[in-house]
Amino acid sequence: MRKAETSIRSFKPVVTGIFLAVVVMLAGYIPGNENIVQAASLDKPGYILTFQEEFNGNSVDLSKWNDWDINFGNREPGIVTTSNDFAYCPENVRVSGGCLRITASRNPITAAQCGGGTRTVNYRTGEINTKNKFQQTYGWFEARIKLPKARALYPGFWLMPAEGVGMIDENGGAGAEVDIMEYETYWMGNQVTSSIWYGGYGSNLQGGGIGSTYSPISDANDWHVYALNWEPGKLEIYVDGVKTQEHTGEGVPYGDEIIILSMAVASWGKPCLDSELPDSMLVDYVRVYQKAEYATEEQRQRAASAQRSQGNSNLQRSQRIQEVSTNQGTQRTQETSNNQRAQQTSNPQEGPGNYVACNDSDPYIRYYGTWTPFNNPRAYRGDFHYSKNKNDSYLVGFTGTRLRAYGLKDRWCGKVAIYVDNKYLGTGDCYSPKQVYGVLYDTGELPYGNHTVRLINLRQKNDESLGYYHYADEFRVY
Ligand SMILES: [Ca+2]
Ligand SMILES: [Ca+2]
Repeated sequence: MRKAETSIRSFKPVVTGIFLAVVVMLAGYIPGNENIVQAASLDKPGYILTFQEEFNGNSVDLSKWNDWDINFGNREPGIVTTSNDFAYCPENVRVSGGCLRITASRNPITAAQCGGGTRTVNYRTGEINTKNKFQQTYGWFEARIKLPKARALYPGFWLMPAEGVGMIDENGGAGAEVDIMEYETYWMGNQVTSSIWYGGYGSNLQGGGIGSTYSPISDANDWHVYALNWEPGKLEIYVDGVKTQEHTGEGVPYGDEIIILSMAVASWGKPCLDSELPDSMLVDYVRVYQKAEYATEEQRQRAASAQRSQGNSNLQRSQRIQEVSTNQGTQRTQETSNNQRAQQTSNPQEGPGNYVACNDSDPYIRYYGTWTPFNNPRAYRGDFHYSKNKNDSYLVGFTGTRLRAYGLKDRWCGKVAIYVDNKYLGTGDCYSPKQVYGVLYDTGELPYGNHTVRLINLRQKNDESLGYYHYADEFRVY
């Protein structure tokens, strides 16, 4: 949305604004309850609910949202770019009748200009975002939205890199601007658009439409559910539950992103028709889920806690979360290094040679940090664990003369440090331009006996790699 508008620069806030007139004016036109058909169930099989906003209150919940633009540091009205004829004003963001209402109005204001100083603009509008309040890597991001009708408004439901994450191809960042839904009331008719942008907003800006860019909708002015399914290396756009666009490859973020709902005014150089204002973008809800296999321990615990506090209204999902939590707990508390158990996993049919093959979830492997279990038919016994976090580690104990670790290598993988019996063996780079299954590292010949292998994720990568992942899957002990 902001490829032309956003410019995150150091900014000295300037106090401006006389808001009483705005409040009185807004109070005059905000409608009552909208005809909101009860939305679909919260339950999403295989996913954990990680963020939920139904907009049931009478004001913006500031524990979840900021009602000012992400380029600014406080609740004062702000103008993002020097070409904008509008300011983002907290007063133009309201919650009532079960909806968030972002309202554009013709009402000149002198406000802080991003980059410094003040300027007078003709229009006021609003934005909410979760900067420093909610962020997530991967997942399902969904909002139910009713678009405005007045011409030259530009509502959007989008994601931006969280604080400190940065953009891909810009200072080694891991994020991107992901525009899940944008709509230009002047000319788009019954279609919405989805885009991805990275590389920063200067001359290195890269990206474009997700898929064919435009998704048809039955009636632009009716309620629709707009959703993003974000997985490693893949973005999918869904409208009303139907997949309309997909993007794989370059630019797909792999770091935390925040959520933004906003509405620009007089966009794309098109003039507003002031007689059609004020007009509002309505949002019934915002819900974010995490696929169970990507969920962090914290997300599981938070989800389980939320479930408990909601009682048994959704027993099925609660049971699923408990199952996952139990698996994690078992895996993390098992004692390490038990040769007898390792011997029990021996299966001569699993490969040539005199060795025992051990799965990544066997109890003599102990994980430290946030390792996520993942199902993949190519993996040994159909699963592996992954981590992208610096200093996440695991410890394997074995009896024998050698250990070889096998797993997937791909272009999202980074570097790891290997220690054998607490001595540094070397750094492994698991990057591969094509996804292959193979040896991740090898201890080499050791005296027969008890040994330990510790792997530490360095969160370092070569220039070609897109990420910092390491996939732990299979260990062959000789
Ligand atoms: Ca609602
Ligand atoms: Ca495995």
